[in-house]
Amino acid sequence: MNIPKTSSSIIVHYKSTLPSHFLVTSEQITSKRKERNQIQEDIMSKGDQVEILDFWASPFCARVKIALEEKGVKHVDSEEDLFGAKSELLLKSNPIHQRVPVLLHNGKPIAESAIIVSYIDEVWPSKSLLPTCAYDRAQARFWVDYIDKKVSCLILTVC
Ligand SMILES: N[C@@H](CCC(=O)N[C@@H](CS)C(=O)NCC(=O)O)C(=O)O
Repeated sequence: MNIPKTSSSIIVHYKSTLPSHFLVTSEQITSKRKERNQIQEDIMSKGDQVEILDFWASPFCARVKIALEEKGVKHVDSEEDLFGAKSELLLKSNPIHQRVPVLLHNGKPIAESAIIVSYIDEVWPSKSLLPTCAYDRAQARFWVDYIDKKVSCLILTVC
């Protein structure tokens, strides 16, 4: 194998091994930064306090955390002890199911991960989580429903 010697030839060599969609231009980076700054400004202007009542192994909590990360929403994760005593805050915030995740938005609780994700998408609308095409949105919702109905049965036996 032809091993490049200088740092610039190493970069050129490395780039040539990558698929083209891995390579981003400086314009794309600038545009992504602008998009990210806009999201941050949206959040700052609202002065939101966002907290998740979380459990590290829960895929339902992961669903909510991924949505917040995608939107660039800063949040506090409060870990619940599901195998010990649930916090008073969890029992008060989700009195019906007493399960995580719960999203507390400026102190107001929202339960059920799929409902929370829809809420996040409505409150922080930039960078929509769902496709623009109605048919594609229906497909995405099908898989959300599938995970809720099929996968959750397996998970509930674990956590
Ligand atoms: N359908 C709910 C499921 C939430 C759920 O099952 N959470 C589990 C953690 S994976 C839980 O809180 N278990 C504790 C319990 O049931 O007491 C959602 O999507 O948020």
